[in-house]
Amino acid sequence: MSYHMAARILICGILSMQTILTLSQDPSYSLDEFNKHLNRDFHDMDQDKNGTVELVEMENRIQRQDYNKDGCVSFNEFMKLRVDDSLKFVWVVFNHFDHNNDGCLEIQDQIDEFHEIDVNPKDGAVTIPELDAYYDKLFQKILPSLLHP
Ligand SMILES: [Ca+2]
Ligand SMILES: [Ca+2]
Ligand SMILES: [Ca+2]
Repeated sequence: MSYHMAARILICGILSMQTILTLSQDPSYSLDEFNKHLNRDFHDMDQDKNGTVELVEMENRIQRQDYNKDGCVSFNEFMKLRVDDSLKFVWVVFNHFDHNNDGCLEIQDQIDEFHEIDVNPKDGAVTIPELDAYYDKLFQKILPSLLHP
């Protein structure tokens, strides 16, 4: 498996950094496996199972991480689901999602993120190819800050 693909899976939040390192040593890990992970991630978000992810479904996902229900996913809350990842990686991803840089992930950040994913076509619904292209772009964006602090 290429490092590129490994990083994309990591960004998807599906696997831990340790799993990625193990997988990257395993040449039998294929694109099919990656697509399986991508599909699982997508279907997890697509709560009404209509084959696309709508904004409200992405909002629900961020609200599930807001444990004390104060309308803000703090870095501490964000970390809870990613205990196996390196602090640095989680920090870089958190800052990517925090569009207004206030140290909170809120609904508005999720709306901004949704508009970055929903581009082809821009129709208020995210498909698997859109999510795939988005992860690719996200990877290109955050990789430099992971390699060169
Ligand atoms: Ca849906
Ligand atoms: Ca924010
Ligand atoms: Ca779309």
